[in-house]
Amino acid sequence: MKQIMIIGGDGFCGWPTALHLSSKGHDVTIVDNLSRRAIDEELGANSLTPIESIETRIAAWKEVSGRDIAFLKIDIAKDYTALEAAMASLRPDTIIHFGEQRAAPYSMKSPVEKCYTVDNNIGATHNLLCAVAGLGLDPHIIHLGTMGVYGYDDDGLEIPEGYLRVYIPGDDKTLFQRDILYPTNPGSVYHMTKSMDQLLFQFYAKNDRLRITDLHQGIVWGTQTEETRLDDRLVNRFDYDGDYGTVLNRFLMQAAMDHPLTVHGTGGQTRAFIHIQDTVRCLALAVENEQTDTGKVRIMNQMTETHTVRDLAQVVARVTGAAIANVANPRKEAAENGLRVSNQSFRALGLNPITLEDGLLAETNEIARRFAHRCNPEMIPCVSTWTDNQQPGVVRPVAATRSIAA
Ligand code: NAD
Ligand code: USQ
Repeated sequence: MKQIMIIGGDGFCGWPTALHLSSKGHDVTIVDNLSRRAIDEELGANSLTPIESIETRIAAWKEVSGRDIAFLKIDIAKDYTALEAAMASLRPDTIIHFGEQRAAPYSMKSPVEKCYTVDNNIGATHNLLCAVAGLGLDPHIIHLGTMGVYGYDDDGLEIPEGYLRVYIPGDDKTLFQRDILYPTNPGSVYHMTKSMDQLLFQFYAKNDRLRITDLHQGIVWGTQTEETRLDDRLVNRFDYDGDYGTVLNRFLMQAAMDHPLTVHGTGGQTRAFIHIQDTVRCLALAVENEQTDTGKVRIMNQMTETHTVRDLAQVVARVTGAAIANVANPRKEAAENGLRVSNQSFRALGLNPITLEDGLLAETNEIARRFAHRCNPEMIPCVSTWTDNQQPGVVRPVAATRSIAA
């Protein structure tokens, strides 16, 4: 059994991961500065599900499972000394790093949020690596990265797992083979911080021989996992607001609210998706199958299916009867793109994913409809724009709304 430090363990992906690893018998310590809860207050937003305080969550888990989870409130971007002290005393076998500002729209809101996202995310990742190296520890570090680092250029190639094999002609025309980080092409300040994280990992893996796995995750949907379902006090968060809500969860909530599904532009954007239960399974697989090769970061694509936003809206509309609205796209992104992604590593480790077809109805009934009364409709529009001259993603009066033919 391992001593596992989960940074960002109060968040949407971190909390169910903490419960799952605890249920498997690992000793889990959550490190979190609770900034996600503070941002909810700043925005006037809330989780659709009524999440408990971290103290109540942990006490409820003890009642349900008999197992302890420890909690340390540390801002790992700002309080290096506290982070280093926690690591020195815990000497974790595994560190899972979820602790970053993760919303692209929030990161584009204004210069304040841009600077915060860069300072927080780069500071957090660098402090973590610097502390591990400085203390001479040898934990397996697992970081949650994003599919968005690859960009959505639609060049027709299958996106490999992190590295691109290239052949470079030498002076005498001999071809030299290199595996380089896949050229990064971030679409927001948030995604840019994940691209910068990659360089930090590359350096510390080479220089200090740190063992690092970077999981390039797609958009996570769903809410509950086997463990969060065990007691209402363990419920996971469900973000639906215009900054933090991700597209499929937003559509499910909008359907439950009889609000048209807000498709940005034509909805031709193809993205990669994964259910939260599979996120948790992938984390357990990554913990159990350690990165042993030092010198080079292991990168695994953590996604299970791809869909266009348009197709997602149509599936949700079919299941729920919701209307679809094409709204202005507040982002700068390709209007239409294809996407093919390799996820061989997790498949080889035995991941058998939950598909959209399996999980959608349960999610609609268990969460979106059950908690629709908690939704604040004012938080639905996507008001953060990528540049000042763009329009927010707001549904205009009925005349401007049209359905996409199925
Ligand atoms: P979240 O915002 O719900 O959770 C992040 C947690 O980290 C929060 O509890 C927050 O308080 C904490 N945190 C942030 N900065 C911190 C700091 N400086 N010190 C200590 N704690 C800090 O986000 P999430 O959806 O759970 O995402 C977790 C990770 O997974 C992120 O790194 C994100 O980029 C990545 N990811 C998420 C998704 C998704 O769809 N949710 C998809 C791909 C990748
Ligand atoms: N979109 C809509 N309507 C909406 C909301 C979003 O059409 O109401 C569109 C967006 O324009 C975008 C797509 O849906 O084309 C995905 O948006 P999203 O908000 O679901 O996802 P994104 O901003 O990419 O970010 C999320 C997580 C982030 C993670 C990323 C994985 O918030 O932490 O890194 O998914 S990925 O997209 O693979 O990079």
